[in-house]
Amino acid sequence: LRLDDALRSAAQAYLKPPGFRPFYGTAGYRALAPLLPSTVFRCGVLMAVRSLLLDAPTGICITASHNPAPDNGVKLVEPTGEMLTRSWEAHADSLACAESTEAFLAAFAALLEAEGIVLPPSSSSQSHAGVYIAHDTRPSSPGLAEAARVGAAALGVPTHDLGLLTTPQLHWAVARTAPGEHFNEDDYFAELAGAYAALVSRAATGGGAEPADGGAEPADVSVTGRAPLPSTPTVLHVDCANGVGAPKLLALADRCTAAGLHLTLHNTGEGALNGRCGADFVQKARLLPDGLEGAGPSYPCCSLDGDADRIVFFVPGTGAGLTLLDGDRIAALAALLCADLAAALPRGLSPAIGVVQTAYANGAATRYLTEALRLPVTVTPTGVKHLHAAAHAHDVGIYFEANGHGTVLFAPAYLLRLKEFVQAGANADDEDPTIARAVESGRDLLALSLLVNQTVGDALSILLLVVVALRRRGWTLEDWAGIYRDLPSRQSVRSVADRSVIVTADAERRVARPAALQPAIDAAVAAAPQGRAFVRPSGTEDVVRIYAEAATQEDADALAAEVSDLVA
Ligand code: 16G
Ligand code: ZN
Repeated sequence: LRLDDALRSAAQAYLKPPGFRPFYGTAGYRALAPLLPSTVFRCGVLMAVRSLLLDAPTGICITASHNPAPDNGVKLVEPTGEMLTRSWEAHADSLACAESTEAFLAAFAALLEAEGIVLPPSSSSQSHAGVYIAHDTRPSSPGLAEAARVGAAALGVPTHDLGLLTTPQLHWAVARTAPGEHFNEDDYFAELAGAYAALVSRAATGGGAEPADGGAEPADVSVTGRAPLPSTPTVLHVDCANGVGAPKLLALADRCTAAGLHLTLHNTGEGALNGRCGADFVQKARLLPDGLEGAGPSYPCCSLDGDADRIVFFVPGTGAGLTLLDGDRIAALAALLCADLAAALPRGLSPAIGVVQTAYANGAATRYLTEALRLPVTVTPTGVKHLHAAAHAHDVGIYFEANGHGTVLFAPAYLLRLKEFVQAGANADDEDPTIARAVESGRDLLALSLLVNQTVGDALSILLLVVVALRRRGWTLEDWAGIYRDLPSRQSVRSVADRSVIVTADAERRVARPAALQPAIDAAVAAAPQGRAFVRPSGTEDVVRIYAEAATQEDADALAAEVSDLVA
């Protein structure tokens, strides 16, 4: 077979380091970069097969996100732009872990057999198969992108090298590039910037509405929706983690200056990638990132991670401390914005809004969503793929992990109904101010669905979403921080001989095994005022993670320590 020969000789150039056993983790593969060429080559083969099977382009992004610069990794993308379907993760592992070239070819044959695929496909001249490949700024990334290309090419599937992109840009490119067309990065920037301009320009003429009676809003803030745009433009300091977000955000910001957005970018590539900076550092260490020491108290700031799929906001305090506005708070703000817009729509068109969180969401955030905003909240295990899938259950599904990864999904069927309504309203040329406002809110929701990347969390989208939401309410970051007060919490890790002995249930909120552990945790929690705690084996590191929250920091610390001792 000619195909087998081509694949064999290509594979010979990408031998797996002996004993290296890569596993598909929470979001693909990650390891020290020199270990990865064989893994990435085989991912190229896998995504070419997936593309042939579905007759649509797939994607591969070379990145290790917020990890240190010497690491690298690979994220795999479905034709929908979403992450690789979970049922194929085992196929990925069987290719990636094959010890020899012959074992790899056998695993490849088993994959074709299991999925009922016959190669080469009969109608190859009409084929829409293809693999889009992009990478982050790591020095090892272009070489790994080449390994992916060789893997896909070995099956004769065309590859499209998109070069340097953020992870969410690559997801967007796969979802939005029509067959036979080439991805044009300008389309991405133009869509986000256009939606942003529409949303902030309309803020001046209303469109907001009374939120659910939370009573949690700062008293001095007008919530009538008629608050004019603040006369001063929005100024924001952005820590770009020395990653790919820097050049991309620069290009986007250029297109948003006319709409009153002024970004000052820091950590744009001169220092170490994710080195004492970036969203993960800020969220975990709760310290100002390097390079922003001079920002000064009360300056509005945010941090992206190394591949720009996460963002957290913060306000520097005095010294190195800061007020953190994490993913929980972004979810609350996004929910508030959607609820404001929905409130002006006719009842039959009001979207079912739902929020998805993980067990890490602060209890105060969950209470704000369920009690003040009266929205349904569901909880899934950690990892974006779980949250993303659950968010699809709603007309407007909002999900964020506390670490700042998340997005707002709009159901296509709901968007269709909204479009019809807006179109009918535009034709009716109605004088009734209630209807005019409803049509405007409909337009705003449609714009929001373009502003916010529908495939995966996108720091660039979410930055603009937060600015829109704050401007429409005339809020500062401090006003936003005031909508609820976080319960004190503590996270820690514990090394154990074998973390897989801990098996969780109920979206990681309870331990199923070992059987004695959960009752012991329950007893510790019951003794702490407003206490809550859980343990889970990490999906990315060889540790068990512990989370505790309680009425005071001392109580949360003590609870975390007690639970940690139970794990040991
Ligand atoms: C990955 C996940 C992130 C999750 C983290 C948990 C994606 C894109 N990324 O980085 O969502 O919070 O893993 O790591 O899904 P852990 O299992 O070590 O706690
Ligand atoms: Zn990331």
